[in-house]
Amino acid sequence: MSIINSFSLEGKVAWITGASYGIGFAIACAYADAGATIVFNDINQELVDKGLASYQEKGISAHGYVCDVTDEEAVNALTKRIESEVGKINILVNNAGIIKRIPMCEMSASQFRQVIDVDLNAPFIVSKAVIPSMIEAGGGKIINICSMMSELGRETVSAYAAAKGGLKMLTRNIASEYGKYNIQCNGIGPGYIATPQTAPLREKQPDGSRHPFDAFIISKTPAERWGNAEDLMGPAVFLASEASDFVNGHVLYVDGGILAYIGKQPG
Ligand code: NAP
Ligand code: GCO
Repeated sequence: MSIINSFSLEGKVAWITGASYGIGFAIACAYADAGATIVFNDINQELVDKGLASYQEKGISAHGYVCDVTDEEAVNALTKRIESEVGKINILVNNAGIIKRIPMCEMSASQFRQVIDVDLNAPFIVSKAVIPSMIEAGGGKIINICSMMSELGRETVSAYAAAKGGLKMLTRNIASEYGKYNIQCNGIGPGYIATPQTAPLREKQPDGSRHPFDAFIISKTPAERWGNAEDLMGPAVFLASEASDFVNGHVLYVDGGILAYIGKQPG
């Protein structure tokens, strides 16, 4: 096989969770371009319809379903439905996520649990649902969307950091436990990406100047810009394709160099 062909996803079925827009949508578009059949879910019908329209606009006939990824019964039922309506799932991307920016001492335990539920428990639930048929099929790819917060902390994101740090370790554990079945489980750690999730951090100030957090991120990023969802396309295709068959338990940070950089020197 030529090296370029080893990146092809022709004939594969890829399920990307929470992929009506944003990072999940961009990854799904890249997978479709590489030849895969796209399945996605989202939390309500309105989002799924919005997603279906966006895929159609790109000429992609995606299969969209309503499913809350924290609901184990619903996830198991959807997995069976996808297998019968579309085919066995070869690639799973655990993308659905939420964030709550609340100082830790002001956060209720139930708010903390909600974030852990979507960002950590759900990838466990969905991975568990697809692994048995991946084993039967002789292999598969699981990609967990981690974060800078899999490595770093900051004010107000205790639950998100705890969940994404946990997701990094779940990634390593799935790789450890199921690598012998030719299942590769890797993470992508996006840097600061311009999506609706981060819009509050980029809002312009009343005087038209940059939000202080926006300026802070630019100064922390050697690339001196926010990432775009499209920046994740190539890395996501690599980790879903045969080109990465001996890469397992790794988190690929796509962060414009943030984690490598001490930050701009003063003056
Ligand atoms: P996002 O707003 O986090 O998009 C995630 C999608 O998941 C939304 O459609 C969301 O629906 C859906 N979702 C939430 N809870 C769900 C549930 N229980 N079941 C099913 N779907 C659910 O936008 P994003 O920025 O594209 O983020 C995608 C992933 O990348 C997330 O895991 C996020 O943590 C991670 N990430 C983002 C950045 C960034 O800078 N943007 C950086 C690193 C990592 P709603 O619209 O209703 O919430
Ligand atoms: C925040 C951000 C982040 C990013 C991302 C970084 O408030 O600090 O929302 O956590 O979204 O996950 O990789």
